[in-house]
Order: sequence, then C-alpha cells, then structure tokens
Amino acid sequence: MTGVVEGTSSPVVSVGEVVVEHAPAWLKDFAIATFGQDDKPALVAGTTVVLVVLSAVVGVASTRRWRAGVVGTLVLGAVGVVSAVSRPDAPAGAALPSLVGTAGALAVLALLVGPRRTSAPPVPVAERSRPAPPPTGFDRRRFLLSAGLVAGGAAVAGGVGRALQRRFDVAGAREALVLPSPSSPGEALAAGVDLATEGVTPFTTPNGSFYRVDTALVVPRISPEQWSLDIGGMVERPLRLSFEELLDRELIERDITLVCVSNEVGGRYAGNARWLGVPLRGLLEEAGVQPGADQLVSRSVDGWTAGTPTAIAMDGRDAMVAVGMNGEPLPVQHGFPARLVVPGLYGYTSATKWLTRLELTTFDAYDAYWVTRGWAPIAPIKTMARIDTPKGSGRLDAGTVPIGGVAWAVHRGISAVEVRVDDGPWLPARLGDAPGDDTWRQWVLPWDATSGRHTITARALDGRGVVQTEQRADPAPDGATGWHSVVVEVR
Ligand SMILES: Nc1nc2c(c(=O)[nH]1)N[C@H]1C(S)=C(S)[C@@H](COP(=O)(O)O)O[C@H]1N2
Ligand SMILES: [Mo]
Repeated sequence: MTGVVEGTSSPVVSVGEVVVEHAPAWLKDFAIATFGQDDKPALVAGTTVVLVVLSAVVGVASTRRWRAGVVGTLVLGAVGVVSAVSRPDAPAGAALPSLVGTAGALAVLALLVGPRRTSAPPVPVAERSRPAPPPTGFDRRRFLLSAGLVAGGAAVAGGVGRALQRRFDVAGAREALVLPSPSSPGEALAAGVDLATEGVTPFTTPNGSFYRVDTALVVPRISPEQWSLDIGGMVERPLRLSFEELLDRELIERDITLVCVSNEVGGRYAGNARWLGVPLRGLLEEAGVQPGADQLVSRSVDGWTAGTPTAIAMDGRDAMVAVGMNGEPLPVQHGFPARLVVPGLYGYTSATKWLTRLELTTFDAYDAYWVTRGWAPIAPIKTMARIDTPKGSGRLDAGTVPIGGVAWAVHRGISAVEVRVDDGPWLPARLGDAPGDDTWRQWVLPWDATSGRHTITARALDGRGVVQTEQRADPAPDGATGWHSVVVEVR
C-alpha cells in the first residue's frame, strides 16, 4: 500500500516517526545506546507489536460488541492518519495508507463479526432449556474462512506495495550519476596513514561500514532532479541552486573525520572519509550574510535541523556541501544527494544529511532539533584516544603485543598519544600519518605482555599539546570525556 504514495508513509513508519519526534530525550539516548545502529528496526518492531496488540484488543472486543470494534478501528486509523500528515515531510496523500487500511479493517470486521442480516429465529418456549446459541452469533467456520481470505489479501497487497515502492528508488539515479573532478583534489594519502597493525581501525572508513546516526526511520529518497538548495534568512541575496548548478562550481576533496556526540568513551560512532563538495564559504558569501546572523541553520528534507556558528562555517576551514564520499556519490543513508560537512563540530551541529536549505539566523531566534531536546547549541569535538586492540576483557599470550587504536581532535589535530599499563609510566605511541588536522590518526605501541591481569589506558594530546581530560563525563549535553581503558588477561 505504501508503495503508491511517494515519500513512504506506511502507518507503522509514520506512527513510529511521531514516536521518535515526541519521545523524551532520555528514551532516544537509551535507544541509541541500547540498539545502536539498530535502534530504528527496534522502534519499527516495537511500534508494530503495540499496533498488533491494540488491534487484537479491538478485535476481541468486537466479537462481544460490534460497535466497540468499529470505534476502536476508527481510533487506530485516526492515529495513523494524524501521524502521517503531521510529519514535516508529509507528501500529498500521506494519509492514504492509513485511510485504506482503516476502510479495509472495517470491511473485515463487518465480514467477521458484523451484525447478521437475518436475525436468529425466536426460540420456541419448549426448547428454552437447551443451551442458547452464542450471543453474538459467532460462526467459527465463517471466521476461519474470512481470516484466511484477509491474510492472503494482505500478503498480496504487501507484495504489490513493495513492487510499487521501487518506482521511487533513487539507487538507479545514484548509480548513473558521474561526479565532476575536484579543482582542488585531496593529496594522495601517505602509506603511513595505516600502520599495518591488525585490529586497528583503518584510516579511511569504507562507506559500507561507516557509522550511521539519524532520526529517519525510512531513509529519505531524493533524486538529484527533484533536489534544490535554498539559501535564505538573513542574507542580502537569497539563492536557489539545482543539483546541476551545484556541481558546476569548483569542488574540493578533503579527508575529514565525523564524530557523533552520542559516542561513549571507546565507542564506535566515528568514521573518516574523503568528502567531495562545494566550499560553504563561497556559497554564503554569494548570498551575502547580514551582520548579526550568528547561526547557520541547515535543514534536511525530513525537517531535521542543525545549527552551526556562522563564524565557524566561514572561518576558512574546509566546511562544504558534500556530494561525494570516498569516490562515490553519497550513499543514500549518508545523505544523497547532498549533505553538510564541517570539520571539528559534532554531527548534530554540522552534518545535515539530505540537505535542502541553509538559513541564516541567530542563536537567540532558533533552537535546532537536538538543542530543543537539551543538547548544547555549540559543540566542538572533544579530544579522544580509543584503544582498538587488544580488545577489552580479551585473553592474550605473553610476549610482544601491539597496543593500538585511533585518536581524534578534529580540526585541532593530534600531536601525541600516550599509553600506560597498570600504574606504569606514560609511554609515547607511534603515530600514523595524517593529511591534515581534520582527521583521526592511528597509533601503535608494542607492549611486552607479562602474565596476569593488566589495565591499559590511552590518552591523546591535541595539536596545541593540550592533554585529553581524565574527567569522566556522559555524552549529554556536549560530548563524553575521560580516558579509555581496557582490561586484559595475559597467560
Ligand atoms: N537529516 C539528518 N541529518 C543528520 C542527522 C539526522 O538525524 N537527520 N543526524 C546527525 C548526526 S547526530 C550525526 S552524528 C551525523 C552522522 O552522519 P552519518 O550517519 O553519515 O555517519 O549526521 C547528522 N546529520
Ligand atoms: Mo550525532
């Protein structure tokens, strides 16, 4: 059913997205922490279970009272309709799946337990001692037959829906897209960016294993022909660019590490890619930023927003409207056809995917999506060293073992990583090369492991020599801090 309405508004998804939209921040943090990348399937499954249970309750109620079934079905349908049309990206006809579903449910209800057209014959006085027929006239054979028909019909409708949905798939458009070469290409990576140590995260994260964090239950699918970028708000000359016009500009290519503010100490919500895009500063200069516009709000097609300090967006760092990732068009999950990348700020304040609008405003006038949920309006990425190998609570054989990982202080750079075993001295690790200050760096230290239980701790120093703080802090409101340690058992 969902296949006919572009933008995908399956009732389960739209109810789920309204749940996401209105869920308290702690519940979302819990979902990300507990389910990680799988928080969306978990939410869809949860919403489905709740809807199925509610439907079952309505169904059982209706075998007793036909009218209770009708009212219950209408209420469930209304929840679906309201959820669908209240989404910020609700397409015309968004309510259709819920409306058709509700109509179908009512028809099924009438078929299964509806009031009988022929009323039961009056029972002769003489036969009144016999067991009375079921009060609602429930007929098991009719029930099983209709239920079978409905299940079959639902399966067919589901298949048709999925087939139709392919019409809106942008995979083809993405595959056909040939991105222009950058006028300022990224330099060839030194062989030394990778220290060839097993278990250490590769310098460049392949697109397929790049972490994903967003609020979208169903990934927005926008073809480049439909896409446009508006630049408005506090500007002298509002602009609108088509995708073609965007690609006609001078492109740069840069290695930049992205980090999520939800990343715990030692967590995996960070990735490094080579991004291709149009420098943000030139676009904003062309629009003419008015004095006082201290916040750049970027908006996704699904209504999600991020707020970036205008001064940071324009200070000359390689902030860009990115269209390519590691030599390909952006993967759909990572914002196809265009997203924002600003080195040095956590993603929720800088990395808007499925970008469609840039609006100049002030921090006083507008709070972006996660800011209204209690996260900091301005959030530079904090210095962090992560131990990738050996794994925590791992078992090792005595002998020389490499300790290694990655460290980042995006835009400030990494000048050193130090490692300590138990209460020993801090030892400097060997650092991998980096093309600049906007990426993480690998680090490795060979360790002569002796038998017993050991605690390994790592800390980084940023480009200015500032040591990563030992102070433990949770991700909220502006990023976790503390030194990463792992405990290993050596035989
Ligand atoms: N449209 C949209 N863009 C978004 C988000 C989102 O929820 N919706 N999440 C942001 C957050 S919190 C992060 S950390 C990065 C993650 O980018 P990635 O999924 O490509 O790794 O995207 C940002 N861009
Ligand atoms: Mo994030």
